[in-house]
Amino acid sequence: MGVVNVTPDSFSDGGLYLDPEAAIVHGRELAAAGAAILDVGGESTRPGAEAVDAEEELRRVVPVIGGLSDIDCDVSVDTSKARVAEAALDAGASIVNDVTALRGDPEMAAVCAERGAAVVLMHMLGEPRTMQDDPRYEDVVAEVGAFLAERLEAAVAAGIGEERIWLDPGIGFGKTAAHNMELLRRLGELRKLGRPLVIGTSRKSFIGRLDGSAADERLGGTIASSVLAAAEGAEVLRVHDVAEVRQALTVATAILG
Ligand code: HH2
Repeated sequence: MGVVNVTPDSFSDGGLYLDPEAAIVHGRELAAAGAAILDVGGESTRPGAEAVDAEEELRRVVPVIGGLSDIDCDVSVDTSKARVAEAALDAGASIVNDVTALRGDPEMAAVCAERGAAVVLMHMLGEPRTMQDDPRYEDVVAEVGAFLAERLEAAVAAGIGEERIWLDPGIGFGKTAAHNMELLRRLGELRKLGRPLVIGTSRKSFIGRLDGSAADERLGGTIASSVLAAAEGAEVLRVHDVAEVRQALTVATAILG
């Protein structure tokens, strides 16, 4: 899953693709590099980010999704607003990637159910503005797993077909570096939830915590964590650097079979 951030303030590529034409060109490059899904987002969820209103988010993502509708790639919309999801599905998206796991907007579950969209349900402790203020868990893997099981059940109860639901432990969303690494190390335990796992480690700050690297210097850490996540059973890797991660996966798969 290649990331297309149509935002001025995303933590690693904010402002690069705010212009719709630049975002469309970037999306096409990621598709050519081997992305199976393009994840188009108009609101940064980085720690401390301010919320964006629906009008502005629509203005950012709808033209980009429309401009990518002819390519041979599924398109997901990274949003927690039902209005944005609905317009994105109209414009050609088929997946809703909701970092609030359908808790952010009371209409979201119904929109996804009625439209037959696939849905990514992600774990987040708290909300982006405050989520990194001293997050605590007794057992991070057990608590994230219980949350995802509960959200999966709620989504199915709302009419979303279980076969269309993917689950994501939300690396970096209300977690310390130690929590993130424990989740990645024990990712296999979340496979018992029975749904495909999505993992987003790309350029995230836990990599920088280990070696002091800035967001644009974290490709090696992104590749290491993505390949290990795939080996633990992650089926979707949400990354900015599609060509490099794709190559790493090709080699890892060739070695391991
Ligand atoms: N991470 C980010 C955004 N959306 N969605 C899922 N399902 N999983 C993730 O790990 C995830 C996500 C944060 O990364 P990015 O989009 O690059 O940054 P920003 O939120 O600052 O735009």
